[in-house]
Amino acid sequence: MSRRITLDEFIVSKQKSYSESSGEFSGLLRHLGIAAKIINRVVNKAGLMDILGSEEMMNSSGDAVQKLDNYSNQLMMEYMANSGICAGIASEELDDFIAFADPISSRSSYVVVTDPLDGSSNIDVNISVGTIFGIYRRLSPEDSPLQLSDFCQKGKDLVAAGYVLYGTSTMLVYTYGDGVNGFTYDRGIGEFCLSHPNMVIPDHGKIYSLNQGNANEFSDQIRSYIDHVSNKNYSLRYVGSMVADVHRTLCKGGVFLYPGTVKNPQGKLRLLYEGNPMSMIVEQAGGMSIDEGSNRILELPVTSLHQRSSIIMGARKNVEEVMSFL
Ligand code: P6P
Repeated sequence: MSRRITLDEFIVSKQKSYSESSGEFSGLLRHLGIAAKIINRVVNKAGLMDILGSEEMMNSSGDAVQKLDNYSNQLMMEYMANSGICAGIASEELDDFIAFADPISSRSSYVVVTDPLDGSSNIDVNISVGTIFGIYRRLSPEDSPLQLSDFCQKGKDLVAAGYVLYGTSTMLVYTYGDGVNGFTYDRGIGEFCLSHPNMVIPDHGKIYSLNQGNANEFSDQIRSYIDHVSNKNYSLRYVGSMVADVHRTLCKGGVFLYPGTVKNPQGKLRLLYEGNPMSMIVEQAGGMSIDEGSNRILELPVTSLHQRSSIIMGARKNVEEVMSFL
C-alpha cells in the first residue's frame, strides 16, 4: 500500500509549485500543524488532567473561558511567537491583538487570527471541539509596529485558512486558495497524513444545522425556512461546535446557520476568526457563505477584532434555498 504523504511533505510539494510562495508561508503552516498536535495531545488527555471546567473568567465575547481554552490559547501564542514567522496574533481569548516583539517575528510578513479552541462548552462532555485559524499578509511595513488594520482585513484577503477537528479522529483541513485538503492525525508516527485530497462539498444535502432552541428569537424569514425544510423531511443535526457542524456540512452537504437572535442580533459567531476562515474553506470547496442580508461573508468589512456576524454557509443549492426566504 502506498504511504500517505504527511502535511509537511504536502506543504513543501505545494511550495515548489507556487514559486512566489516564500518558505516563510510554508513554515508558518508547518508550525500551525505542530501547535495542533500539541493541542490535540492536551485535548485527548483533558479528562485526566486538571484542565477541565471553567476558569470563572469571561473573554471579550462574554463567553465563559474554559481552562482548556486558555491553555490552547497560550500554546498557539507560544508556538506562533517561537515560529519567528508570525508578526502577531489575534485570538478569541485576547481582548486585543498581540505583536511579537522579537526582532525576527516583528519583521515577518504574516499575522494569524484564531479561535484556539472552538466549541469549548462541549469540552467537559467529551464532544468534538476544534481550532480555527486564518493567515493574513500584514499590511503595515515590516519595519514598523503592527496595526489593528493588519488584522481587520476582509475574509477575501486571507492567504490561508484552516481548522483542526478533535473528534473521533483528529483532522486538519486547510486551504491556501487552491482547493481544500484534509489530513488525519496518525498517532503511530505523530504526523498529519493526507486523507481527504481536494475536498469538494456536495452541491446539495438534506441536513440543516442550527440551534433550533433559539427558534422564537429568529427572524420570520428564518422561521419560514425552518418550516419549509421541516416539511421536506430534512434532518436537523447540531453539535454546538462550529468546526464539527461545518466539517459535517463540508462532507455531507446541507447548510449550517447561526442567525441573529434577540441576545445577539448580529449573530453570535465572530467574523474575524470564525466566520471568515470557515467561509474561505467552504467557498474553496465549492460552497457558499453569506450573512442574513445575503451578503457574501468574505466581502464584509472587518471593523473590530470581535465583531459578530450572522452566518449561513454550506452547499450552494442549500444556501440558495435559504436565500430565497431572506
Ligand atoms: P449555541 C461554541 O461556543 C460556538 O462559538 C460555536 O462553536 C458554535 O457553533 C456556537 O458557539 C454554539 O452556540 O448558542 O448554539 O450554544
